[in-house]
Amino acid sequence: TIGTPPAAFVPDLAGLRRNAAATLLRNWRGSATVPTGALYPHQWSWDSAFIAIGLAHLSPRRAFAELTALHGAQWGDGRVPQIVFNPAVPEDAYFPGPPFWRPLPRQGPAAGVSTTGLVQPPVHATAVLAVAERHPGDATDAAVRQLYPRLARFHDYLFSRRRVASGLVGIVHPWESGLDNSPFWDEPLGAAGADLASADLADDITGLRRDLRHADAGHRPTDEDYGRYMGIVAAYRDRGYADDDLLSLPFCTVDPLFCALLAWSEHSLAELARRTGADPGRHTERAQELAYQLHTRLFDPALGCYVALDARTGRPLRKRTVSGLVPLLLPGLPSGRRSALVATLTGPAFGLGSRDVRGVPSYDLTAPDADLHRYWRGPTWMNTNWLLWTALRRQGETRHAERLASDMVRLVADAGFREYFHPVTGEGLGADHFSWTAALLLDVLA
Ligand code: 9YW
Repeated sequence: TIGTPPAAFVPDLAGLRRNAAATLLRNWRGSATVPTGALYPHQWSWDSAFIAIGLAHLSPRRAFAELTALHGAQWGDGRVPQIVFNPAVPEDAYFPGPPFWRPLPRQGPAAGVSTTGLVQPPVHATAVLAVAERHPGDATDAAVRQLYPRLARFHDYLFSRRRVASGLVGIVHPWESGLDNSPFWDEPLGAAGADLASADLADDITGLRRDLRHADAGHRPTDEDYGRYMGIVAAYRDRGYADDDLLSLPFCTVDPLFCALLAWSEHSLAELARRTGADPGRHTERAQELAYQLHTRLFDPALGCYVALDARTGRPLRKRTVSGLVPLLLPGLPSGRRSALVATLTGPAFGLGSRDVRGVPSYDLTAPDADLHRYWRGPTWMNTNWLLWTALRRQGETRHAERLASDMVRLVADAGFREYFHPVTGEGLGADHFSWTAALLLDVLA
């Protein structure tokens, strides 16, 4: 028999936009947006930046409110915390909740504000600039004047307190990378295991974990991962979240996505400085200096992407993860770098443009330890896809950018506003009604 050709895919764009807006409205809690209702009932740092990029298409006022609320929890030392806990939510609704992070130190948030002691990738200055560029006017100028000094203090903290490995900026926990169980961290976490043997770890991690009540255990980090996550936090907490002698912590690495987003956002900060009459020069210099270190020390020509570094041992962590493609965002790439990254992106590891792959997976599909259902070890996520879509457009790779945008739209049209997606079947995974999926889709559709 003659097969019927597959029906052409015609997404209902107006319906998608409407549902994206409804998702963001549903997750708004009065001053900020939760990533998704039951699983993550507080405010997360880099989620809020992505959410603001989407809110820019609905209400610039709300976009600025989102980031103003986040910066209201900024620590005395400048760090912008990974999670701002909502005091109206029961302390055991999320694990590890506020009690685990206490005591917060003197250089912590204002009295009465409850947060974690970690940070997340700094994409906030870029988000503020994106909202500002879309909505010129007095209200925007006022919001930028208010936010610029806070953004600059966060970056000052990172550049001054988190410098490791001569000039690169480090992270002290897998949660700080935003890609918690990325294969990058297997080796340093394995090594940390020994250091953590004496840490006061909960013996019933499964019982404590709230995520397992809302998502399939096979799609989440393992209990062993969680045990180590808790141990690493405990070591940092017990020294008052002090950043002296970072290499003596059980985990200290350099992540290409974190450094690339910091360099990119530092360029955005230069533009925000210009708008407020402050000196853009120091931001541009810092951005260029960090990018130089990233390009010369973290690119792995044999893998065709950037890799992470274990700052404690100096060893490169040689895996192909989506984080190692994100430096494609940066202006002024060394010669040949753009084509090398695009070749990796469109080759068998990530499969952009191939018939069998949906969006850009979080990890090398050809790696023996890829797990296409498990969180950051294979599935396709909208935030990293949005970063690469933006990168491809900035580098003039229009055809690849268009293909990626259509994959993103199709994934959501087929499976909904899910937290992540199976990179081959497109099956929706993790939570539903996920804020950054909705927000970034709005931006792609704009
Ligand atoms: C956690 C909220 C966060 C994201 C992270 C993602 C996950 C687990 O969810 O973290 O419990 O914090 O890995 O990038 O910000 O969406």
